[in-house]
Amino acid sequence: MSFLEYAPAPESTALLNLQSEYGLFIDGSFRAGSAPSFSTISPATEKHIATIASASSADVDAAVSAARRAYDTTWSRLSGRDRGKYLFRIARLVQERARELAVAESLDNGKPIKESRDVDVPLVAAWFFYYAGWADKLDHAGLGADPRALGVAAQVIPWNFPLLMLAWKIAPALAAGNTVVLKPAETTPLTALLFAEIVQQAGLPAGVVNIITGAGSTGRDLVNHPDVNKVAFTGSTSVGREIARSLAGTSKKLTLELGGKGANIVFDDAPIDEAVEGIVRGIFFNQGHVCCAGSRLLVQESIHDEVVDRLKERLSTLRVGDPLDKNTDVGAINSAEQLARIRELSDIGEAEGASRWSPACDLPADGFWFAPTIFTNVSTASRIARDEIFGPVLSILSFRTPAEAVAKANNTPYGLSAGIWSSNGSRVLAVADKLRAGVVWANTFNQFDPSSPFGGYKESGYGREGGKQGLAAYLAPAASSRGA
Ligand code: TAP
Repeated sequence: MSFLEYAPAPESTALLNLQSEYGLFIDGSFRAGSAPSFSTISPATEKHIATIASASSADVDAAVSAARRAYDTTWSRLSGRDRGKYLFRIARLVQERARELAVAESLDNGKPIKESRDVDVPLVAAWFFYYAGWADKLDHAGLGADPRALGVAAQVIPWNFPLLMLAWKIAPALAAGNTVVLKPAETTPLTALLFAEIVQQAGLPAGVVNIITGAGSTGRDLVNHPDVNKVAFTGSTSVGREIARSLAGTSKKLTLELGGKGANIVFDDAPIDEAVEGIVRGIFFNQGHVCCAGSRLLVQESIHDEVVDRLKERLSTLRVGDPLDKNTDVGAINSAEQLARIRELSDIGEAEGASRWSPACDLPADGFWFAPTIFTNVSTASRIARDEIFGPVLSILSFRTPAEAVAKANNTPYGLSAGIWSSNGSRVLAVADKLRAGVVWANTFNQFDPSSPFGGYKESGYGREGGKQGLAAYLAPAASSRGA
């Protein structure tokens, strides 16, 4: 049964005009892949959505060659102003097709439509508008006079924010004058392919953007291709490590955005109502499939019980279910594999002695689902306090003093994000200064803006995306340029 036969959801799939099969987008047009194609499914129903082409090594080579040709013959010769015009056009087309993109994203990824509609897709447009504005102002980015593009960028992205991660990668690369070959995750190729249609609609010169689908081996072939100048990867720390090893000794420039185990720290002088909302947003937004999720709650001992009670009350009101229902708060887990990992780590949490709690909720029979879950009595040494679960699971620990909060927050191999809740501004600043995290939110959580650089310390990777710092990853000073 196809998704079209699936009972029409409130946010109607009739908006979508999907093809039954998608090819690889190389050199400005779609073509068949030479490896066996695969099915992309809805994680909420396990039903087939479309058949997706898979790129062999020869297809990867064709995509990189197209990107190289486009770089040499057109894109590197355009003025920044002209590149900017194309980016503005893409941003406007994303806005025009916003509802369709949001439905496709929720269908393929499982995230609630109110998130894809109100967060993901508007941010995608914002990212293209923001970097369109930089294209003719690169001399003012603080990267030296007349900085030059690197050449061909290979970009590999994960499944948690498929279209937004694409925008984070493609917008700065094109603004800086590079051409790209991007590989979306195997479980969420759909919106990247709709984006390829937008690239065609925008009239981008052939080969400037290439989208190739496939599994991890396609990503491996792409990042190891000898004619690639720049690799940008977002995904797990283990794959990031493998890529860093394989690129060692080459001249390729590399940025890595990897995992996280963010601490959300609540002091006893925090505005409690806002803090409870921020904790929920920190870990249950996008089912917790968020690299910068506030997956560890550190709460001051004197208000621990009150915060846990308030949190349980609030979780009991969350609606878990159909991602295409605009009243849904928590959608489906992206894949059977990810669900198995969340289950396994949660079972380990219980076995290690933490207390597990979930609100009563009826989960759909088909698809991949996991109820919002909190753990109390979590020890700092336990797996659920250390490992990235990447699901709707919150580990709650307590602390007595600000120094203890900082020590616990920093007690992780990761260093991507943190949150601080307090009505005392100088405490917020003093604590923020001591946290080893690339992003620190104060009295809010999971807020994103294209002008803010985003990235991690330690095993969360290196390099920044967003802001003018995000351009640096795609530029070299004039003297050392090796683009052509
Ligand atoms: P990964 O398994 O690492 O996959 C990420 C991407 O890399 C996918 O497109 C994947 O293809 C591809 N890939 C797999 N093996 C590869 C290889 N050997 N060489 C090149 N590419 C390869 O991660 P995931 O499970 O999709 O995503 C979850 C992880 O991403 C979490 O750890 C999360 O924290 C992290 N993440 C970080 C950030 C930032 S900004 N720091 C943002 C989002 C997510 P397949 O899909 O075919 O496996």
